[in-house]
Amino acid sequence: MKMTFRYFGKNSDTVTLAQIKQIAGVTGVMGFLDYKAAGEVWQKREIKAYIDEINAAGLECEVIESVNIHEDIKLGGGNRDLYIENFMTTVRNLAEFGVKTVIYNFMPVFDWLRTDLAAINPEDGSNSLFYDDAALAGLTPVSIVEKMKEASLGFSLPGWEPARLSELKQTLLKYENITENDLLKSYKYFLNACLPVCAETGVCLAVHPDDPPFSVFGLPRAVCSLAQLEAIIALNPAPQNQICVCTGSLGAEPKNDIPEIIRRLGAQNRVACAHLRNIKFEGERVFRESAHLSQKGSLDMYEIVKAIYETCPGISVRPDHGRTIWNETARPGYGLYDRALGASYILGLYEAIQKGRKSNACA
Ligand SMILES: [Mn+2]
Repeated sequence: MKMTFRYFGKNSDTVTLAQIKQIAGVTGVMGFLDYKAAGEVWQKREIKAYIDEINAAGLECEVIESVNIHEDIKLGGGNRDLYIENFMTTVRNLAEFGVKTVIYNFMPVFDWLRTDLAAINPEDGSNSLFYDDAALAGLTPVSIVEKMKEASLGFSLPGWEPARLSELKQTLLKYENITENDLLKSYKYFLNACLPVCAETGVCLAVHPDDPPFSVFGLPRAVCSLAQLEAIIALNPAPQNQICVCTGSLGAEPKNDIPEIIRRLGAQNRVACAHLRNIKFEGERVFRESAHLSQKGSLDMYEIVKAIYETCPGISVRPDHGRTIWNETARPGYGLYDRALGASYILGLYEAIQKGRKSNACA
């Protein structure tokens, strides 16, 4: 298992590569050009500059996240062929610089949603992202965007690019009659176009689950459960059609058994990478992003790491959103301190599982 850390680039991240390098056990970053709009080509010189800097810090960049899919691709119309072409050019460009996995998502309109980006945890005074379905019911898509923007402390939020959101109203209208089945048809068209390029370049496409994994504002959802993940693999069984298991995203639906999802997909060689974080349910469709420890949240992180060890031990993982602690000023969810604690905790679980197995084997 390779431990990595999300990195937004030197102009956008409060965390430096030197700091990431000092987190014991972290060997790479999951990279991201946060200024690129959905559908735009990631140019070679931009990728080179970004990855050279990472390599110069003694870190790897084999996984790139959030190469965002233009809405026309998801809607199955407009300029989708152009945007698919751009996506494939980006994949080819990334492959040239050693990237092995590209994470994307297929969520209509909103990449992810929370109703509070800095909810105070009364237990210890830390704050973290929070979701309450009842609070969302009182908001419109436009008002949630305004609320998120206000709460972002001036940082860009992944998947919330201003260019995309300025067209929010028109985009929502286009989705009015789009069903889950329509979404899957567009998805198949996208995979059929892109996976041959992935086979040729050796790059895996890893879909990130929908967050939250249920419909918001009546929008269709295609990536919320094991059954849906397996349906996506069935759309095109090329080995490069892979999954990024995000435990906190899938875990926001209590019916999702995360260790089981990892085992099932891991056994089929479909897990390319994982985002590891915990959440704590505080009601039905109400959850707080908690510290990574099993005892602080609703997910059993030991069972999750064990499932990785047993079925897909070679994957890249990273701690996902952390809480904001120790008065850090950082992008919501992406401070240094709590994510570094999360990385250490996950590596500790892994070592214990690995050594436990070895000593059992000798006994
Ligand atoms: Mn994630």
